[in-house]
Amino acid sequence: MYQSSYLNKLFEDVKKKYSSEPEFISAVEEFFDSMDYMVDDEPNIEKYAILERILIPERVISFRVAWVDDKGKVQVNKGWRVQFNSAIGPYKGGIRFDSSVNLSILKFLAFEQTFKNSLTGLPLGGGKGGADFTPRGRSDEEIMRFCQAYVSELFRHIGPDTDVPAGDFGVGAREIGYMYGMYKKLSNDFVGTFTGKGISYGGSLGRKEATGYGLLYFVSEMLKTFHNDTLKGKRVIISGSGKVGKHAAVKAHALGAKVVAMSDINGFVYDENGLDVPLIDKLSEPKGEYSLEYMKIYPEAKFVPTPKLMWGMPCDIALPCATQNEIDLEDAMKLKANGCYMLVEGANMPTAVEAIRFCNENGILFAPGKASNAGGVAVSGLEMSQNAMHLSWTYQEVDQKLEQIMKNIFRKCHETAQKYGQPKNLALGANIAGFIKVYDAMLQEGVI
Ligand code: 2IT
Repeated sequence: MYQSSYLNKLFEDVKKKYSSEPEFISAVEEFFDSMDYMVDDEPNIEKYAILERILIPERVISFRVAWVDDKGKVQVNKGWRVQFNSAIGPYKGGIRFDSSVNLSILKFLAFEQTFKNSLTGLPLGGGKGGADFTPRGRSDEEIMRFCQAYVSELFRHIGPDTDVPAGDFGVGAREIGYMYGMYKKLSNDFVGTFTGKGISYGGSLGRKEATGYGLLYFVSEMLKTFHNDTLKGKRVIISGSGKVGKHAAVKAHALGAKVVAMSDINGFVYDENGLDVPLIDKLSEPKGEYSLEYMKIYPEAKFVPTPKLMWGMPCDIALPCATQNEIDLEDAMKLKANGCYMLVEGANMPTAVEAIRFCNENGILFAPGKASNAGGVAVSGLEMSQNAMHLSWTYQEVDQKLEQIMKNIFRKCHETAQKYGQPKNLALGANIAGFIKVYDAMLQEGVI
């Protein structure tokens, strides 16, 4: 139950209308927890139906993706692009390829992306796309044919000032390359319509590391502000075997933290003296799996074949970097019982709403992905700027800008949380600060 009767009514409506979209409902519920602190003081929100409008994507494109596999068999997948909100800039957000992808997941991701992109301070609207296709186990040729088939429909809906896709899980440099190649051929334009591109054809230095590094810049700001402390010697645990977790580990290690546990698809490795992060960095190429190989080299480390059990290990800081709903209430309680005092999201919505509430009520400092993992899309924004200017910045220039953007996001979240009398509630700060810019633009742009 919310304090605001307007929100209660809206939320009942959302649950009824979108009963088959549980991830979207969770994202809205988490967002409404924060809106409850402000809606009743801002009558224009209700008067201009801002929330009613913000909850419905401006456009959803749903399409067939037909392609031929290596055996000559015709394969058919479902593809989507959710163009959620363009109040402050062109739609921007990643593309996810995985068998689990459905409209609910893409809607929740695009909804959150809208506020995340707003927080970066860059002119980026919110979008997300994907297909129910898993690249794992497919040949390179099959991946190429799939990407080309996906873009042969998507290309007509995107553009450098319309909608700019990037990667998400299942979509890395290889997939972006194949999609961009086909996009360029069909549109006959060499423009920055995708980000996360290879360096030789318009990509930005520092983009692939950006989400993980940005996450650690954000963690550093949290430690400095709330504990007058640094990462030196902190015990960190990280889930996920993708780009985010790996680069988060590399940066945590570089900043002096002790990465004691990391998980991949097979399980997790634990060493109370700290894992060999440079080795994990090396082993995880190209597939993102490292735990089994790692155990051959360090048999004295502990291996547990169930990734989820990692949340029961002792740590100071937990960084979920895999996917949505990794941490439920029980996991949050285990983290608390084992000494964890910071939970900072590298993935999108890895923490269930009940677990977030538990953190806020039990002294675990929590930061939501829409703030703490915004480094990836921020550098995507910088890639767009470089493409528009037809130049490229050095790695150091990009990294400095990234660090500054992450500090600014933290400051915005913290100041907003303070303004609402909840200085440690960064989810509140992120939701309200992200929302205000979109809200202001929507008011000025009229009822559309
Ligand atoms: O969740 C995310 O922020 C991303 N997958 C990155 C999006 C982007 O446009 O770089």
